[in-house]
Amino acid sequence: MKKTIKLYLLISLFLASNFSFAGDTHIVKMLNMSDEGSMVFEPAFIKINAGDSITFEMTDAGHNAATVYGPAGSVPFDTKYKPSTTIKFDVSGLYLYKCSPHAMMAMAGIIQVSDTNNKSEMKEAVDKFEATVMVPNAKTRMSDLFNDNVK
Ligand SMILES: [Cu+2]
Repeated sequence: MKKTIKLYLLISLFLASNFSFAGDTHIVKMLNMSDEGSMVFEPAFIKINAGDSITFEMTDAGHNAATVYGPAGSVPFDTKYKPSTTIKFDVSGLYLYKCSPHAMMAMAGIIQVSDTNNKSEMKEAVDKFEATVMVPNAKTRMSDLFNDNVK
């Protein structure tokens, strides 16, 4: 009897730990318009834990989410205009991604996976990206996002 209980505890412990390893899934929408302006990801800044996933939902058609910069060892991604794409983030640090056709309108986003170990490199990537933004009223959207959220 005692052995059965031990085995049961061991199994439930295994299942419980396995559950947390699976990670959470968060949603980022691709929109033509929101309170934040036109051509935006919502939320544009998201903080998740290593092992979590993000589902990029193409709420309005004609958008993608593609890596501009990621921490060393991370794998670049591109949702390629699919209606819904889920990407898992295992490498900690800051990521910058864009919508390819609307990058010049500052359609981009920042993901923080667990920590900010690559903050200075990320700042350089944000500045470099921002130099390519052509729409005046969205010119500082990404650096504002960075300064407001990345601590
Ligand atoms: Cu877009």
